Order: sequence, then C-alpha cells, then structure tokens
Amino acid sequence: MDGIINDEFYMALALDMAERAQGQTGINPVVGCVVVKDGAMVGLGTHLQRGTAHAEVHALNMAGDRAEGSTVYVTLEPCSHYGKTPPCSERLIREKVKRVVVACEDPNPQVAGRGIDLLRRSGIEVEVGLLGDRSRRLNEKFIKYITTGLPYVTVKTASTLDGRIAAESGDSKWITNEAAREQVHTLRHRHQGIMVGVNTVIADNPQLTTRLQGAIGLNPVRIIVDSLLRIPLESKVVRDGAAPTVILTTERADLDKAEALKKIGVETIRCGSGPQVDLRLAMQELGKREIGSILVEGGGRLNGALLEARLIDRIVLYFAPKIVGGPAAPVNFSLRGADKMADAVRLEDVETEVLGDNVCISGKPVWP
Ligand code: AOF
Ligand code: ZN
Repeated sequence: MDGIINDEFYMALALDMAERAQGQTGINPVVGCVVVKDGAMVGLGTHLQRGTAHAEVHALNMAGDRAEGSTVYVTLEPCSHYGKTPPCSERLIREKVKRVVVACEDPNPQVAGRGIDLLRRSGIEVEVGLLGDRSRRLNEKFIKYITTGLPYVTVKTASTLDGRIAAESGDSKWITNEAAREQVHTLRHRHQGIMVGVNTVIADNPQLTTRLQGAIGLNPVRIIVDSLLRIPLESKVVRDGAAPTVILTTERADLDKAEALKKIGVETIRCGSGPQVDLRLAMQELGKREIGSILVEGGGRLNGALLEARLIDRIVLYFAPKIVGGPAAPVNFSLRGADKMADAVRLEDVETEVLGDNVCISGKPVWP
C-alpha cells in the first residue's frame, strides 16, 4: 500500500509541492502547506514566487470556512513579520485553526521561532520537527543566504575519470552523457546565478541558459569572472539578451571597456585591486543584488580558487568512463595541492547516482 494516512503523509505532500517549486522563488524559501479538516484535505498551497502569497495563504484561501478547527501542515515555520506579504501566523490565528504541524523553524532572523511562539500563545497546538531534515535540505540555499547574506554556491564539474574537463586541444564536447547534461539544466533552473571564468566565454562562447527537454526552464543571471575585462563584446552572453549578465572584474580593468559594456546593458562590478577578482568580495556584492544561489560551471582555476577561498557549499561532480590524459589538459579543480592526504578537502553527506555509464558524486566540502 502506498502510504499510511498520518501526519507524515500530509507533511510529505506539502514537501513534495515545495520541492517542485525549487528555482522559482528567488531568495525566498520553497514552502508547501496542506489543510486537513475532519479527515479530508480542504486546502493546498505552495509559495510560488517572491512577492506573491505564502503557502499558508493559498491553502487557507482554498479551505475557506473549513479552516476553523483544522490541522495545518506546513514545511516551514509560519512567518511572524511584515515582509512583502503580511504574517502567516496572524492569519492562522484569525482562521481559528486547531493545530499546526511544522517541519522546521524559519532561520530568517526576523522570524526564528517568533511565528511558533505567536501560535502557541494564542492557544494553537504546535508540533515542530516532522520531516525537518528533508525540509532543511530543500531550503539549503535559502538558509545560507538569509543567515549570511552570501549566495549558496554549487560547483558542478563534468570530467573524465582522470579529472579532465577538456582535452589538451581544448575540445570538450561532449564528456558526459545526455542524462548527465540534462541534470545540469535542471541545476541551472534551480540557481539564481550561473558563474564561469572569462576563458570559458572566450573558448566556447556559451549561452549559459537553461534548456530543458520538453519544458521551459528559468535562466539564471550570467556571472562572468573577468579580472581585466577581456570578454569579447560580440560574445553571446553579452549580446543575446536571454538573461541579465554581470561581469566581476577588478580596479585594473579598462574604464572604456566597462562603459561599452554598460551601454549594452551589462553591469560590471569591481571587486578589489588585486591581480584576480576578490571572490569573497564578489559574493558579498552578488548577495547585495539579491542573488542568493550560484551554480559555478568552471573552469578548473575558478573552481580551485573558490575551493581555496572556502566559498563552496556543494560540489556536484559528473564522471564519464573515459581517460583523455595529456599533461596540459585542464582539470576540474586546479589549486595548490596539499602535501598530505590528511590535508585534502573532503566531501561529506556524499550522495552518488548512476546515470547509465556516467556517475554523479556530490557532497559538501569540508576543509582540513
Ligand atoms: C511562510 N510561508 O510560504 C514563505 C515564508 O517578503 P515575504 O513577505 O515573501 O517574506 C519572505 C520571508 O518569509 C522569507 O525570508 C521567509 O522567512 C518567510 N517565507 N514563510 O510562512 C511561506 N515563503
Ligand atoms: Zn508567511
């Protein structure tokens, strides 16, 4: 039988709805809500877009009068603050719901337990923690951004078994199989920004857009790391208008080039006066512009620099069963190596997935 009807059954549905909205809520979390009255579902809601109604509001609107005395399942603590929308906890109190089951607390410092307190103080039964790990995992990006102001950074690489992301000639089409490449487009849909180094733009002239098979995806903001503004003015990311493009550069970059880019709608952000873009500063600047998550698609030196700067939250590595060799062929992570294995960066919470003859290994980096 597929599922016993209990609290978990309804919370899992709320989480399923939230899961499907990943990528479309901007810096907001994904949240689902189910209202149950007298043994039947009477309201369903999902937060779909920042600036529009929260999950609880949709679900309560659907429930109407039946909200009174109901049990409400919600994947994130109902908010207690006036943001772009009014507080959900006040709405739940007004509707006279009986019981609220919450998967996890809202880490937003403006909420952080206050929503739950408000509900309890007005006599509503509140239970917290059901499927909490799953809810937190779904909102990793939101949690990072709302607590630090920095974007959540996922680095994705596609390499041969010997870690090469291209042959010595620079040829890289294709390393991984179609299933792996399709997943990458879903990853793009689920991040607000996509970041590459300027060498990738010069070598491949990519569009960096989301191209799903059989569905339309959301395009992330394109972020190019380019310390000297070497980006060709005719490159696709500058010209095609498919998504905004932002260039991270340094004080050393040419003013006229920056002006020329501005004229065609491309913003440049100067991050430090060093030889390379100050990546921490860059992340702060992107955070200020409300870019709460970034998918980095290399190359190896950018990946290596981000790893050394400890700016990576998750690494997703696709491997194809090939060995291309060549001492000058670029590798997935290029960085000053550790002397001892004990000093290597490790991944924890590792997940593996087999995709035909390719394999995906992902996890959170931990530094020695
Ligand atoms: C909820 N239910 O469905 C969501 C919540 O600017 P606003 O009004 O959209 O508020 C955004 C904040 O509200 C966000 O940072 C998070 O703390 C909470 N999101 N809360 O009760 C929802 N999306
Ligand atoms: Zn709310």
